[in-house]
Amino acid sequence: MIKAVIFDLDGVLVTTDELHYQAWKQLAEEEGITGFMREDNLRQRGVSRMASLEVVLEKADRQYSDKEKAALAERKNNIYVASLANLDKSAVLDGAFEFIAFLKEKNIETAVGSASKNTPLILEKTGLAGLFDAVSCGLDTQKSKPDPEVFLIAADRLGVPYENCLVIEDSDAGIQAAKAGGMYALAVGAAKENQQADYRAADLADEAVRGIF
Ligand code: B16
Ligand code: MG
Repeated sequence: MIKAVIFDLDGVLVTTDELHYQAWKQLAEEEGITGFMREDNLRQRGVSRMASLEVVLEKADRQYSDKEKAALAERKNNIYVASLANLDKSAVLDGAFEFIAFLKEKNIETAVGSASKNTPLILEKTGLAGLFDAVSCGLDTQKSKPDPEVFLIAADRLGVPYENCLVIEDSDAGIQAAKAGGMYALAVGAAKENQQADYRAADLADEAVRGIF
């Protein structure tokens, strides 16, 4: 029985997944790293900033020191945060506000479980802040998806057993993390074909999502 829903942020609740991609692309271009493509971005979804950087550096023709990597990650984050300047409600994906209200009516607990250290900023700018019973994000974790840590923290904060939680994710790493944590998983967006997930849907506006409850 599902008693709580844990939402991933980028690519599930908001369109910021595209802004992450654009920021990495700009960084790669500035560094003269060619060959970083949109399909590479699929492996950056859901994983930490440093793990995402490694996907870009696979295309580089030299090795980077840890100090250089930290500087590159910071540069990318500055580009990304600058691109959030005009972020507002219109960045919230189809069906999200309505689905959150539907869950409230059904007395199902809600949480955010995101790898992003920018989660508080994004929730604030998009009008999503305050709509959830708990938030767990990259600021709380030691390990990145596919490790389940971020979702386990969210469930613990809600006080709901892991087996009663449904995670909604747009990344293969996130679906793997949900299953590793003993939770149900609904794959949407870029992950909608994921066969490891218990449920699949195009987005939160899809009728199939409400059909789960
Ligand atoms: P930041 P999610 C993830 O968010 C993104 O999908 C991933 O591409 C990004 O690297 C990660 O957040 C870290 O984000 O650099 O803002 O800390 O999908 O887990 O909500
Ligand atoms: Mg995501």
